Amino acid sequence: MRHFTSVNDLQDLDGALKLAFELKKDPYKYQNLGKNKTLLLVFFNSSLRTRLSTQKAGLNLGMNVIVFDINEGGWKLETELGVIMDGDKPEHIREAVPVIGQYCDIIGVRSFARFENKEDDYQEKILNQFIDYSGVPVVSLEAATRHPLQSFADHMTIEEYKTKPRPKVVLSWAPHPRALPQAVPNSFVEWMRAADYELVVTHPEGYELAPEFMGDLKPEYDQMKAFEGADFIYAKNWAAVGDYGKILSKDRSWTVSERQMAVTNNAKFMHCLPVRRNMIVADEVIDGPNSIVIPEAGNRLYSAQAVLKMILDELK
Ligand code: AN0
Ligand code: CP
Repeated sequence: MRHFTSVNDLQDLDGALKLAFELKKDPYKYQNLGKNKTLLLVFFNSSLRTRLSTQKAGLNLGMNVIVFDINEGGWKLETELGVIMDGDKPEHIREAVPVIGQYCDIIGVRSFARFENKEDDYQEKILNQFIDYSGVPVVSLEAATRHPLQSFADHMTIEEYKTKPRPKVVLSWAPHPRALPQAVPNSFVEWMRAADYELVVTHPEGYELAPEFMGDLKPEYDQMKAFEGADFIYAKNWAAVGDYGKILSKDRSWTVSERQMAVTNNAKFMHCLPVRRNMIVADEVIDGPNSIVIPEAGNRLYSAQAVLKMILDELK
């Protein structure tokens, strides 16, 4: 594997999952693999889990790791080609990326959807410039349309907690005060379909995810019906795709509470975090015995380590 931007970059999903569990059992097994190799993590947006788990993943593989919060200390970057740069942005991404690429062996980049222009976001204009111009492998740390390291950790978590071979997994929209990207739900849907679980997606009308992620899967608009018999509830807010980036509902009847959890098959509760309590999920659920959000976040370390290991294997 050269770049990691979606589940489609893995040649062998089961093999990748096995590797992640192998690393969870023995995190220092490949501690010499990354010797004298540098991982440079570029953040255009905030992060707790991705920053720390990916940094630790590199360290566990013996890599040197540099974390660069590009908005704090870097030059403000122009990302459009052909503009006259007479504004507030002193540097162009076209130079910044190949320069960064000379200082490392693998780049990780976090660049959220900007919600300025749907085409720019859905064509992954920023991530693709890193792939095209850096000269080194690129790992998505959440780009405009996907968050694959999160989905990989989610897959690990479901494998660990499932009590039947093909559990029913429900992705539920939940309310949030600000417009959030579709990267987490897109990526989750794409990954769960590849993992071949029984997947149900539920949200209010108007929140339909893009067809390239849903495929022939149809949403269930009745949240209670979606939750019936579920083994896993995965809550997440996202802004509208059609009416791009808009908040169409803040209906707190969609907040995941005991009322909905009661009709599930004693479902586990998942969320990528950070989560707004009593908007996305009621305290009683996230603090309850079926909440697995903390071990889910713990698995971020091993999904990142598995991905870096696979890339390092091909660098040698
Ligand atoms: C981000 C999102 O929804 O994409 C990151 C989640 C991992 N969440 C927030 O901005 C709150
Ligand atoms: N889940 C996740 O990616 O968290 P951070 O935004 O804190 O990295």
